[in-house]
Amino acid sequence: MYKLLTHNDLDGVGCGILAKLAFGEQVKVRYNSISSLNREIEYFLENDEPNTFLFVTDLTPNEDNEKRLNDFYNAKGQVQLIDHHKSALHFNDYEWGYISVEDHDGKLTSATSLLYDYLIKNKQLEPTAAITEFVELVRQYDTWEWEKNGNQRAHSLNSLFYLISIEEFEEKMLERLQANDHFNFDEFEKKILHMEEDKINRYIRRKKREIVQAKVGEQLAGIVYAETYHSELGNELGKEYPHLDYIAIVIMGGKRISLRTIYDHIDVSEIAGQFGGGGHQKASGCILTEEAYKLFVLDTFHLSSIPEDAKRNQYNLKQSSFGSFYKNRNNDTFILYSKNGEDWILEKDKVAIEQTFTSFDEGERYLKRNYAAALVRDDLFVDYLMSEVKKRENS
Ligand SMILES: [Mn+2]
Repeated sequence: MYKLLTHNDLDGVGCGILAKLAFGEQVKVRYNSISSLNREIEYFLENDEPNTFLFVTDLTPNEDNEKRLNDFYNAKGQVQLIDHHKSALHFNDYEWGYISVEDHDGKLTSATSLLYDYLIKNKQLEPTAAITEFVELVRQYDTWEWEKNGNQRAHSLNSLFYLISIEEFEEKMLERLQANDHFNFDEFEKKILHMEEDKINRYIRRKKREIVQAKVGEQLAGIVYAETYHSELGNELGKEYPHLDYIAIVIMGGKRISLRTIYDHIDVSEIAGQFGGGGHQKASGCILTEEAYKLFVLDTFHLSSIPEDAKRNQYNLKQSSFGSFYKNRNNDTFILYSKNGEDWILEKDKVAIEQTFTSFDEGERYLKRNYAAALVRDDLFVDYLMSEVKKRENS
């Protein structure tokens, strides 16, 4: 017999589907949240029948269970941990641990792609084109490579996963992968997936208007409350507000925080680690501990949301050497302009600040990080110019 304990997201369930393709009735699969994994491991070690081979995929056991699993292995128990999270790399010290963040070609891995390779290598699963295509969609979604590649099908697969129950998804995929030469969505799925994309886009637009910014430790975080669509939100908000180091998505109902960054030089698994969580460099999570609650919720609750840059302007434009006009929620006004085409000057309420900038982007980043200001709409810009002219006429 086999038992698989795996994550309850698309990548984790991808592992469950592969295990069922490989072992059929011989495997029991349990899908877990990060926090329920350790209970399940303890339950297995205390209750499950001997001669059961345990797989753990896409999740990291805690320190106590790391020891327990190693004792179990040394007592001739059979266990294999397969994961792609950087925070689990130390499990490679064990014979039963296989952690790989990148494959030999430098491509990012997912738990599903690692388990697929493992099952093929051990001759437990015969590879087919349909399964290979499915595994690649899961990998591209989980590593966010789909976005770079414009692979909408990978995103759709994840959307479908959240539209139906895990059981239904598992059943549909098992049937599809066994019966077809290639992996495809059916017509009905295509239709609801299209509706779902629209819904996600509307949700993201709303969250763009709700996000606040605050210094947390050394970094500037964007903080937003959201129960769903965390990956999409983290990415879209990160790109909309590139002056933020990372996005913290607070899930009040679940008492958790999801952290995302679009940058290579920020490691959100480290930030999550400060609150007992973990994950990847660009995507991680932690429990909303008392300390995290204070920093991310209590200390920021009074803040106004970040104003959005005007997007349909014809006159007040970015990069204009004549000057771009900004305002924040305190009604402080800012003009960012270039004196000689080289140095960029920032004026706050008509007084130039001491620091100068070598590019528009550098100046705007400073302005947004320190003053949370946004490019104002043309009509407000024109009002401002008119009032300036009047003041001059009157003086
Ligand atoms: Mn994963």
